[in-house]
Amino acid sequence: MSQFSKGFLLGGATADFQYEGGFSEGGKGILSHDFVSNGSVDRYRQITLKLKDGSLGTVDWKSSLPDGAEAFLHEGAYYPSHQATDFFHHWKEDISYMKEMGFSVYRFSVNWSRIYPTGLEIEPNEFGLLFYEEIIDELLLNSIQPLITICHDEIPFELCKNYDGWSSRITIDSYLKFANTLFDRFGSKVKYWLTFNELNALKGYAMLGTHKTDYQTHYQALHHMFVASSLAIRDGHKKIPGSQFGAMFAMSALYPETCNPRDVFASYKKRRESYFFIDVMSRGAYPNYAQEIFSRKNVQLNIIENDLSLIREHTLDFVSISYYRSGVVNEKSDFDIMGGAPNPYCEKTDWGWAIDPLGLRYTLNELYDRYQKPLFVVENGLGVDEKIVDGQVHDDYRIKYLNDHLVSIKDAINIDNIPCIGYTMWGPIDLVSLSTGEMKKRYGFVYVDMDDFGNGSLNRIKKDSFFWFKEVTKSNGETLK
Ligand code: BGP
Repeated sequence: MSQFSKGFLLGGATADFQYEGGFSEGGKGILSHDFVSNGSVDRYRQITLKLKDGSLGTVDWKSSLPDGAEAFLHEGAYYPSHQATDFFHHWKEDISYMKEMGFSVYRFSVNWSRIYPTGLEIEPNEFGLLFYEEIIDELLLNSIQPLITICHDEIPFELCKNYDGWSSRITIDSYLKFANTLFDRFGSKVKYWLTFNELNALKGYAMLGTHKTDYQTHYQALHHMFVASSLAIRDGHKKIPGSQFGAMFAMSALYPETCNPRDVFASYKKRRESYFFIDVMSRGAYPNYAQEIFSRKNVQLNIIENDLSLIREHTLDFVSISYYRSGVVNEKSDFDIMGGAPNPYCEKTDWGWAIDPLGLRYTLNELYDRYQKPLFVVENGLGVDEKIVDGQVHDDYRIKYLNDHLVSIKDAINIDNIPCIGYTMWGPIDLVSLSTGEMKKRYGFVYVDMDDFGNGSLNRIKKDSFFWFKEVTKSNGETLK
């Protein structure tokens, strides 16, 4: 029976607007995500708006906003980020569960508008800094390493409203000020940092702060994020000796549907749509095939002096990924990042995600072959609509899912000789789903009593997987089957 190597980090991961709540507390400003209502597997989440003529409206959350429209909070609408599962008031209790499960790492994101309410202030909001400082201290007291995502798919509303978010270079300055505030305050306590979350899956107003989603706006915004990430890595390395910087990418394994060379090439090209981002940030340059993507999508980037040298000089120390599923590609496939044709060899979750643990080992091998940098799996998990029976949740399906994915990582490390720093399971305490805004898509080791509309006591209940994971951490992976 094998273990993970000594020092392998095992724990969990969350994002502020899905978990934290405390919407109007402690001087927090409004985030792009605070305007996103709930949806479901077949109903897109909506951004609530005030239209040009002053009337109210909504738009699918990944679409362009109508001309002249601006995000606006509607009375009576339900916004999952406002309460989320209330880590804001439960953080001490929740960290005690992490401790009890034997976490050695906890990945969380800092709510940008809690530190800079509009993104434009000169001085940070001290209350916000204190909130995270207490969390970090509590983690360290319990021997849990903090892993901070500086920006998880979000942006302060004022930057969207006044500057069209990441399409403006002003947002680079605002982000850099935010990042440096975190380095100055927490640098002596935090070694691992992620500059951004899932750059290859970001889209539209809620995530990029842009009013339009056309390719030109989209890729220009991403270019600014590449520059911002490089600047943050430059400053972080300077200020924090020994710091390690990554950025996270959404990776699902991708397979051609058949051995028809057309399907194989289509699958390879689809893969490169994700590699594109890692190539820029890890190799430090736009790849040769960027030209083909840009001319097909009619994109002309505005790149100014120093942008490319910054990208070249300040690359990622490690590559981190989320991995939930695999996808199948054929010649006709047309999907963003996740998805694809059905795979007859894999079971699916109730949300249609193919369950494929071996795909994770495949992906880790693929990434290391390409980048030769340490890897870190910072999200993985199973979303299930589950009920409490006699005060308990018997989530043997989650135990199996997590066991099989962890075994795949262990095999990648021990058999394939892939360096992997650690694993943070997604949503250790139940939180709100990003894609649908639902509560019932639960990932946790700990159940939170709350429904899809925010009703419930918010009480926490340990699921069976809680006790299982405790054994996994205690044995450093030896109990995995
Ligand atoms: C990733 C995000 C997370 C998270 C996860 C699960 O894309 O980084 O924020 O939510 O996916 O997805 P979902 O919540 O839609 O089930």
